[in-house]
Amino acid sequence: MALQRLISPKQAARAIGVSESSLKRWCDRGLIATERTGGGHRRLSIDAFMTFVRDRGFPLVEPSVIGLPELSGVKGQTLAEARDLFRKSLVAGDDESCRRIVHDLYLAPHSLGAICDEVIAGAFNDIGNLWSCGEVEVYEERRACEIAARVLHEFRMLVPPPPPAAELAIGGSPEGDPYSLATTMAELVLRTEGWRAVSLGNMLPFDSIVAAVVRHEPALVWVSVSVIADEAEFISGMSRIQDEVQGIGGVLVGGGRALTPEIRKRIRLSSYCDTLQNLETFARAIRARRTRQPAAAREDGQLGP
Ligand code: B12
Repeated sequence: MALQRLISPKQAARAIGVSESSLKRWCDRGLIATERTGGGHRRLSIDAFMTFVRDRGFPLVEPSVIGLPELSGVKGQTLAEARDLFRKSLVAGDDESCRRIVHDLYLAPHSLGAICDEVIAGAFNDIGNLWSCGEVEVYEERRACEIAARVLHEFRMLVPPPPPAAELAIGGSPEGDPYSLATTMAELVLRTEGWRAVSLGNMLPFDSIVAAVVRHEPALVWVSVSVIADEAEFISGMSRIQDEVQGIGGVLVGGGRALTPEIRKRIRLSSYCDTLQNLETFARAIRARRTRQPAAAREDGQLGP
């Protein structure tokens, strides 16, 4: 059964093993955001329900009722153990097991940044090592990327949508860089931190990133850099992006294995984050600072980004 966007109180109640009347009472007390159908029936959005379940620590006793995978059993495990299981499931091409592991860890609750860094990226690091010693086939690695992308895209539905006044964040991987998982993760992590984050994908020409900054005036721009195809082009492209971002009072965050200390000395970033957990912390701090600072003061250049 596919994940459902809207669920009934009956389905929600069954999923966590409580009575329908208790569930409806929580809806009516505003503990779970609820919509009404034309006929007056209550409907819960899946992200609001999952936020409630996660915050209150309810166990999911029958997740399949709302289209979620059965539990994986990793909930009581360490992230290192989960990484191992995730890697095995990825290499085996087991979509369902990968979905389960990520859902369970999120409900545990671990931050999405920790799940991405420690479990997903960790498992890919291990897959890379296995591939380089001939223990994993190229097709197994590519299939693993497809699975991870599907799990992350499905996850977007479970994360609460950004609040209406949320600030915009955009980002991606620059030209010559085919790596796509890290930018998808950055988008998700920023969304969990209350940003209206939109990943523009991989292989983005520098001038196109600049065009997006000019057109949409994001408060935060991220670049994920795993490969630098042409160093001189890269330095000059990053400089054009930074000029534009600075001009609109935004911040430019960089991450990725190709941003070595030597390269970082030659580019200007508001911040370099080596992990998505650091991005979580940075994004939270920037959001708090921008909420305190009136936009006019930022535009006047009275205060730094
Ligand atoms: C999947 C993969 C690919 C896929 C990617 C597909 C896709 N759709 O993304 C493809 C097929 C493109 C690929 C190609 C190649 N690959 Co490759 N690849 C990998 C692998 C297994 C996983 C990379 C990945 O996506 N990881 C998941 C992400 C989320 O994790 P991450 O990159 O580590 O990022 C973390 C941090 O850096 C940080 N971060 C990253 N970006 C950002 C951005 C921000 C804003 C922030 C805050 C943080 C942040 O947070 C992330 C999570 O912790 C790695 C192994 C490894 N060690 O990572 C090899 C690896 C990188 N590849 C390698 C190689 C050799 C190649 C090829 C040369 C193979 C070949 N002969 O063709 C080509 C080169 C392609 C090119 N043009 O350069 C080597 C590189 C060795 C080296 N020293 O340079 C590795 C290390 C494998 C290995 N152990 O040998 N690869």
